[in-house]
Amino acid sequence: MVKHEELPIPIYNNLQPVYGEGSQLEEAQLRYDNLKSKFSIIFGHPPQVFARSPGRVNLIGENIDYEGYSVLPMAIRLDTIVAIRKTKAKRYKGYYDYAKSKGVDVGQPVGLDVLVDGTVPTGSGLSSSTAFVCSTTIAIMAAFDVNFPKKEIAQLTCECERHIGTQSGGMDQAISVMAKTGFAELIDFNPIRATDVQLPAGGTFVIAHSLAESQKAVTAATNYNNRVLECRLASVNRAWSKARNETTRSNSKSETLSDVEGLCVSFAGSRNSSDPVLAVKEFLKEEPYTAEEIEKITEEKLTSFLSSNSAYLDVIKVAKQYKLHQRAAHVYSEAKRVHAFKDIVSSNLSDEEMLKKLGDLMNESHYSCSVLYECSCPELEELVSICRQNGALGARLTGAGWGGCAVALVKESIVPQFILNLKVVNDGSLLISGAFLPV
Ligand code: NG1
Ligand code: MG
Repeated sequence: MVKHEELPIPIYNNLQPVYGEGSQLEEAQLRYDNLKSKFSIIFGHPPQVFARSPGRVNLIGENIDYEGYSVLPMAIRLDTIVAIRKTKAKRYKGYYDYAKSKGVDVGQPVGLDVLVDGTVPTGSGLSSSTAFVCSTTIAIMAAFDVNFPKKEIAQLTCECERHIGTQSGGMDQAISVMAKTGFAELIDFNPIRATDVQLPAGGTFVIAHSLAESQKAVTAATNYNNRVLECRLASVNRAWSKARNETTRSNSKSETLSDVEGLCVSFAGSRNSSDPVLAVKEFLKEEPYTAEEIEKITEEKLTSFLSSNSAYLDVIKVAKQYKLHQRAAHVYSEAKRVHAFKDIVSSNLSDEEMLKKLGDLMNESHYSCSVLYECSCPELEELVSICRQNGALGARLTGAGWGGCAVALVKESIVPQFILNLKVVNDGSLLISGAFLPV
């Protein structure tokens, strides 16, 4: 059987996208019809094709994709749809000139008529940026009648998104491209792979917006990229390689915490444990590291050690200290929670027991994000505790953090009341619910 990720992406080239059920289908159809007629009014001809990419909610596995660890997101109904037609006119020459000036091999300019309609709220941790990048990429591919396997599109769009400066991982693009209706997906990296995860019956994931916008690209140097760099620096810790009696410098190849996990394991292993979380306790001091202390580890000035990555250089201009212990402890423990989550849903437990355990894992994940990774914010803390007070089995921030949405696991039977209660205390907040969302 051909693997799912090897298949090409479906493109709605008959201009009749199949989408949702019942009234959702009508609503969706109306949206496509509107986009099509607006397109015709603006450009004087109908679009050639539509492409669609969904946003996502990450159920567990936060801020670990860029460290090479598996994550467990699910696509949501909110999405971006793109109508496109290739034309002879060179209407978008501006972008062509820009790309050319950046040394991109752009070939001959062609005209593209493009109209975009998106419903994923920006800065919400639901991957509006990815829905936009993936749908436009797929639309352009379709206009040129080319297609690639899903995993290649996921990889390519991930690299595209890094151009805004955030050193992100590949979770969002992978789930947007590889999601399947009715399933969450376990996403593995190197190579990118998606495994369907069927969630237990009787539970619903409710997504609620804290209404604090997470401006990830603007705050990258102090927030997102800062954490990526701290993980990077934790992975070059020489103690990991000393543990294996290595004489070579450990920072030559290890880029991520997953790269060095084997080193921690083999050392901790001699003490009869293979737990990288324990290795963190042993090798990384709890007090934050200063730049000077880190330079002793890298045996090189940070400015030169990081010289190939301008995003990291921006981080060290403003960072005063580096919390290597806490960040690595988060990453290793969160990576374990992802597998625990997957194991629980494939166990023989009753649905009820499963839901309870999944909720516990979500709570632990939030604690780790909040306390060890420090990527929460007061609005998210309040929202997560409101979710729990109103009967959620578990609740956590979702997406990079520092604002955006929380996701709560709620028993199906109390969902309507739960949403009402949240609306009362968190007036105006966006609420989306549904465990099995069509993609
Ligand atoms: P959000 O905040 O939804 O854009 C970001 C990264 C992911 C991942 C999560 C945290 C992008 C495009 N995505 O998601 O790769 O690292 O944060 O788990 O930057
Ligand atoms: Mg994003």
